[in-house]
Amino acid sequence: MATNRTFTMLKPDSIEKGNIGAILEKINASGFRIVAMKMTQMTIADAEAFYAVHNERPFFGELVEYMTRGPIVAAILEKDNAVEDFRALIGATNPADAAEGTIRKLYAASMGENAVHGSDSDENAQIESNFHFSGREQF
Ligand code: FUP
Repeated sequence: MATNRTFTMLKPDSIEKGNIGAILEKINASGFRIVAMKMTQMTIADAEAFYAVHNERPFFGELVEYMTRGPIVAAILEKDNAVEDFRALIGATNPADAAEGTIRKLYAASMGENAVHGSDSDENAQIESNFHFSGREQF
């Protein structure tokens, strides 16, 4: 059964370009409630662990470098059908393939620097939320 939460990161390019406000506005306007949020910077070990599923892929090194080069904004979002609806809101991994009006179409430069993350399953939403919000911050 689908849960009502997903996890997102506004990636370093979004922060560098001053797009935090615009992206959060779009997230709120699309009916998501922000349950938890923080600005933080991932270490290399953090990014390697978060993206461990991709560690054999040719782009892994660049992905880790990109995700650690500056701060991110991590957030837990709530809405009915959150995972699927948020994936629709952000658009395809490659912004060139993303639908008009999606966050990646509007704000992402390339497949490698694609502005935002959105969990791809309820299970990963929980794992990724716990990765960034743990202990006293548990939500
Ligand atoms: P997504 O679920 O849309 O965030 O995409 P993936 O989990 O498949 O990929 C995670 C990140 O790896 C992407 F956001 C960007 C990067 N990536 C590449 O740079 N090249 C690829 O071919 C696939 C992914």
